[in-house]
Amino acid sequence: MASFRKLLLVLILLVTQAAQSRADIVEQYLTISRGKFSFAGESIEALTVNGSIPAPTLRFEEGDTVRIHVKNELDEDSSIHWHGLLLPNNMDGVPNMTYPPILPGKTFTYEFTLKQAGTYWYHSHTRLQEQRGLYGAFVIEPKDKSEIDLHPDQVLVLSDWTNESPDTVLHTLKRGSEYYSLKKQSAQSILGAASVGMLRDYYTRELSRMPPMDISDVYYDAFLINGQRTSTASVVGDGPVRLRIINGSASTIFYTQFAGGPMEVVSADGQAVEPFKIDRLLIGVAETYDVLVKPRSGESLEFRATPHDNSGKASLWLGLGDQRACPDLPWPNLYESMHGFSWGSLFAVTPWGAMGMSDSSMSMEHDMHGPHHAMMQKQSSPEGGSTWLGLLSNDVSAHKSLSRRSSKSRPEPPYEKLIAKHRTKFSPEKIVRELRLTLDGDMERYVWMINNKTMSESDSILIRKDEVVRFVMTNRTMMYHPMHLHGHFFRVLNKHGDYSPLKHTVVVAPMSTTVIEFEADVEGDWFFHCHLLYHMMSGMAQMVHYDGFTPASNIDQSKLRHDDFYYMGNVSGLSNMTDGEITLSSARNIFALEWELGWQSVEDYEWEFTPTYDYYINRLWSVFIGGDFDGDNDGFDVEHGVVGFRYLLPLNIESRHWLDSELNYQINLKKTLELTPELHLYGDLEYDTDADWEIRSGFTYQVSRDFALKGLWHSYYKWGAGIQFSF
Ligand SMILES: [Cu+2]
Repeated sequence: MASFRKLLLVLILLVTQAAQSRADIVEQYLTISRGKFSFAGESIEALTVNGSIPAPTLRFEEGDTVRIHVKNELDEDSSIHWHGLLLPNNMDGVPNMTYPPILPGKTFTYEFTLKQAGTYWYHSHTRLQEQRGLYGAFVIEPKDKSEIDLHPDQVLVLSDWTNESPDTVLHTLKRGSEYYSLKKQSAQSILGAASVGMLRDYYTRELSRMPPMDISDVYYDAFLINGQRTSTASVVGDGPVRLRIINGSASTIFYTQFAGGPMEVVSADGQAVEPFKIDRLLIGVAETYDVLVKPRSGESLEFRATPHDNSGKASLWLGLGDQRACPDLPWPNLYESMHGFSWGSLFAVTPWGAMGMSDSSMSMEHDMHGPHHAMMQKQSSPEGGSTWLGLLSNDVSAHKSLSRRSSKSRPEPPYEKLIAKHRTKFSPEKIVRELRLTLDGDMERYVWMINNKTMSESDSILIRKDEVVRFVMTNRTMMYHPMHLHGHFFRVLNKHGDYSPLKHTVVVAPMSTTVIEFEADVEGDWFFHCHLLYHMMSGMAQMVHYDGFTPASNIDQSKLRHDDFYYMGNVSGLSNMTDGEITLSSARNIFALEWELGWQSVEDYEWEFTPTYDYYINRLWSVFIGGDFDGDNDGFDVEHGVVGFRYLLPLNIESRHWLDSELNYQINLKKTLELTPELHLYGDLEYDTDADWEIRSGFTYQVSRDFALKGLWHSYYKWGAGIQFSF
């Protein structure tokens, strides 16, 4: 009898325990499929999770074990990545890095335990799918609630929407089209500079061969908060409301503001910080901030998200009653140059030299080339003997030109204000691996790089478990890059030292240095990339690899290194001639065919075509081999092999030099003057020791994304006019 009772007890215990462990697992079912949405007029086939954009908000509690079944009902592969979550590598959701992609019709089941609380999000990590709607909020309630956690909350997923297909957007960027900045009124021009009295800055920049300040790349048809351009939310009670703001956009940095007074920031990237008040908060792509705002009864107060290029807005009205709107964001000054003129920039032979970033600040590059040469050091003196200290003087808050550019109305990200609630400093006993990473890019070719290499070219960043890894990131471009590390929180080193905040994404401002460090505590292959979707897809990405880690055998990581080719070109049909160019281009390899064919003021037809293959070194240099063929309707006059180089001269004059197989030298100089954003004047001068001068000069007037009016004078074919088509 006693033994029976014992058995019963054991049985009861087993059953209740099983029930308990079942209760600890929270299940969710997500289905990725297509659906029609019309956020900006046109009805567009978008990508949805459970039929909605944004994807449904997932809410869990810290400590939960979640089991999320993701079914892919698309006819292409897909994936879901949990942004900012600490989880095992195989649950991170990066296709071909941490798991195989979710194939059409298949389901992948994620299972992991939530070790953290706060505001996070999730999105597809497959190609450009995120732009089409695959993003949503992931909220984790803390186990031990503080006072802040008792306030009612409202999730705000900010996003950007284009009626164009995202592939078309990337292609338009790749071909160097200025159409998007033209549409956003952010294109620079000579008359534009003159109208604000900044002609001198404009020419200083041109002289130094710096690219124009790029505020953002893409033109968007709409900006959304929770899938709405404008919407109203009712308010419960009269206390503060916690807004969980998530920048889930593909490539838009937002200024956010509340019409009812300053917002009180209480956490950044899900991690609690010492509360502080701010009027206007700049939120980088993929960052999250929690803020407290105070609604007022009888009033409807606007929460507004404005893209930092000012090309639109999205609003959520909090409360019912009289509407009170936010003030408009002032326009940025496009022409303010980042640096004064220096003679050195004229003779610099690297793009960063031309940008006035002295080589001395880059001197570590040689020591730091590969992961194997990383600097190892004991963190003996408190951040003392480190090499990044000098570089930090270049940082957002300290940089002279940036602080000039940053103003109260257009503030920089609030990183200097972020103070962690707890000490975040790592044990001084830990080995520190310090890596210098430069963020590089070429806006015209739309190639973005880390340490001057695209994802397809570079080796992984090699680290070891248990060490502290420090990234010293120097942005050598004119754009903001929100850099994101998967699977870890990193400290963003600021003036608060031991209390530097923990984040998963940090915006590195143009021409400045940001230092982050993290503890290597979860083995795996982790993605580290710019969260501007089109930058990531154009090379600004890298894999952080733990020494000794082997990914599962069903993952084909070679697919990550794929170097995509893009075709592009233009063709003109004019009354006196036709000319054009077709290019097939990857990160470094450029195959091009240029031609011209004229019939006016010459006997019959004359033609020339030059096929070339260029190896791209950087924004200033490329070397090429090719051929030069010309003739008339009787046949070939010239058939030459050529070898040469292209070099960008001060004032952004493009020069091309070649030596042909008969040892004739040819030089070609090209210059475009952007008179207005639409109206460009251009000149093209060619001299060959074996031939006459060839000169052409004219104008283009952009009328749409793909078409321009064109008129020119050519030294052989004289005056002509017609249209130019770009593709
Ligand atoms: Cu970027």
